[in-house]
Amino acid sequence: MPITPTKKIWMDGQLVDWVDATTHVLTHTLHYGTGAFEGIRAYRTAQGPAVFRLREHIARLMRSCKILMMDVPFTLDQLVDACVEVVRVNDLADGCYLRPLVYLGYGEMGINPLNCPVNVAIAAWPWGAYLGDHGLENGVRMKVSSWLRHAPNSMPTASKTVGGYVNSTLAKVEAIKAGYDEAIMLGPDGRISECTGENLFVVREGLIISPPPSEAGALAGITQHSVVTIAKDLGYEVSFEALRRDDLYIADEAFLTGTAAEVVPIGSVDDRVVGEGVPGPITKAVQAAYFKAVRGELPVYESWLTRV
Ligand code: PPE
Repeated sequence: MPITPTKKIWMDGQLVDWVDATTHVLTHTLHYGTGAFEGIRAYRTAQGPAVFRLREHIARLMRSCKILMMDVPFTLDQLVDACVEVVRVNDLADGCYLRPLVYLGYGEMGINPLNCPVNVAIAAWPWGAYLGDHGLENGVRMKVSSWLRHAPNSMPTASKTVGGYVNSTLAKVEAIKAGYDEAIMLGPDGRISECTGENLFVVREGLIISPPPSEAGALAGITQHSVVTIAKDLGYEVSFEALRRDDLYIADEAFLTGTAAEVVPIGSVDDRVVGEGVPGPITKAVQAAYFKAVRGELPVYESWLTRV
């Protein structure tokens, strides 16, 4: 997905011109992958732009860093304010994607990260439909990856760790080269974990099911949480249960959720058409309510919005 440059990037408390937001090639994270990031979206609302579930994202960033033993030199409130400032100074009233990154900077080489400075950057730019407008409307083609998600004692999956995404890019490239839109990843136990950058749901006989994130070695998605809340409020029954790949093949409906991807119907898995091959009624209802919630059209979810 191409990036549209904006004006300023927040780096360690300063607003820096987009083109000057660079770092030394010997920055530790570039070599060893110890770093953590977030993906956050802001949307246009009738009362101006609003960031969706900002505090929850920054809180997760802090937890990711805690797991990696990186001491973030800013408080949660400071980073929340910085995100709002980045949306404001870049005039992103139509909405944007925000990318906070905590990384180990220039200091020492070698595996030991403890003596490197902990740096923080926050960029924002307009970003369209992550899996394409066609996929958002009609459903995406998924492939179960030959790459397994991390085992819990190999990589902490509750942390959005920079280096952990090598696993995702391997699966993504495999899926794209094979002609699919996105990959579904199994955990080391063979159960469904998540997608390369999204959580996954199936619908069976009216029941909405998603793998329990911690057990499945998946990131506990904030969109997943929002969708569970919305689906329950719409009167649907939701449960967290372990799923296997054949559960996907026989699902009535399936969809994936993520900040970048939003709520996307799954059209097929390993060339087996899901349901009728078009987005099902529950997927469409949840997707429609999600887009209303992020745009401030459902007052009941107002507390999820941080006004810019
Ligand atoms: N699992 C993974 C592995 C993941 O990366 C994401 C977000 C999710 C689940 C969904 O989490 P949430 O955004 O809180 O609902 N992936 C981010 C990065 C995507 C990228 O290409 O970079 C995102 O959606 O921002």
